[in-house]
Amino acid sequence: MTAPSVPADLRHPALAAADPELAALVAAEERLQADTLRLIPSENYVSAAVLEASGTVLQNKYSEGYPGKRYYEGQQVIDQVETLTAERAKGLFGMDHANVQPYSGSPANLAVYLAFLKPGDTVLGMSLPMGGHLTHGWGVSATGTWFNGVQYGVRRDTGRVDLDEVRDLALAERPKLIFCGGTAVPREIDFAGFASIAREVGAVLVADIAHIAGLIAGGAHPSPAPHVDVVSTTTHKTLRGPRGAMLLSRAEHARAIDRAVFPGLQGGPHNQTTAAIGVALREAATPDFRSYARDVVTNARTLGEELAARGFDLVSGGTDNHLLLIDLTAKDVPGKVAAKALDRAGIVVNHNSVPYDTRKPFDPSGIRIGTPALTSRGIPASEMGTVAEWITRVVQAARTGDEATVSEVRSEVKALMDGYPAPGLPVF
Ligand code: DSN
Repeated sequence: MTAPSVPADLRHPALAAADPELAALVAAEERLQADTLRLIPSENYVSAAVLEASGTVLQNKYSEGYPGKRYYEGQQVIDQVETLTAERAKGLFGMDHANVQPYSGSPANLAVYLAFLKPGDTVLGMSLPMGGHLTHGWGVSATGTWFNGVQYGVRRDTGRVDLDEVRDLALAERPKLIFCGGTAVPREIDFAGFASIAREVGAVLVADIAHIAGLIAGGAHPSPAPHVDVVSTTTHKTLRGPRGAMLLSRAEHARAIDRAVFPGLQGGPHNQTTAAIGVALREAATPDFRSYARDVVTNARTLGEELAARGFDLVSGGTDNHLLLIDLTAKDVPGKVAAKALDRAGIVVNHNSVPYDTRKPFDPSGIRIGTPALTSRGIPASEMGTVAEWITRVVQAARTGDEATVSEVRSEVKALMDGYPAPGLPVF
């Protein structure tokens, strides 16, 4: 639901009165999110209900521990909030146990290490420049310095994970923990294939579904539940909840996971976030959300086809999910230069390494784009040709320094955005 069209100081009256400076910044961000085409695949627009829940007095309460076993009194309501949210998570994702306390994805993953590994033990995960996440054992992360990170990638010829390579590495290195999933993976994850490898080497298998949780909940990507020991996810990407995370597991791992999150790693949970996660999970169980999940994938696939038709080199040739990874080498524009020009044109993406990138991570060859946020605005597949054309014009303009085209596209983007008001934002 879109918020009514009211002036900024009336939308947040207490904030505007107490701190006009910050109120103005919030209003400016609202405007920016309304006017731009947000294509960062890990971002979205939460509903007004999720926003409201995350701004409630639940934030005033300390509740270290778990429902019924707290270190502070006054938990009559908070216990119910946490239990309700955890039950919704279990139901939606089909897992025995849910811990809804992790502050975000990286602490959630660190808790998994704490639950199952000792320092120096081996973890097998996807390498960061191939599409994995820092916390899957990459060197600069604590997970790659305190643990022995062994990394798999994607094949040069297909851009896809090669399970034979994963199995060979697993047999050679005998990891105790295997991560599947990542942050720049445009293809379906073969949870059953990973599970068979994990079983063969006696490893705990974790599916990091942060990017695709909403697609799984909405039936647009197969579920890891029948195959894996633990599911780790953030709650704010395709799932369209507040910034937070959850760990779900089989019953036998519940105690280890809970002890790792608290007292192993964290203090008091952020109860306002727990409530907002609960709201998002309820929304994710509706038929509307299933349509959204299906449309996210249709939009991404269509956008991929439109871009490929305009000569863009898509890693793995396309997408099965919400995300496209584009190698701009053939366009002769570095990823960061393209991303900055797109930003000036009101199209928000991030520069990204592509597999086997010859450029540095802070100045890589690619950009990463995704369709969750535009789908949440209701923008249909029939507009993906327009979006692809804008990207084409701006990338070309970035190469030639043609700022007039960048400005022209910015006006066209704004006109389209005006026709599709975003959830949770005012209509300007
Ligand atoms: N930063 C997230 C993303 O953008 O994919 C991953 O943690």
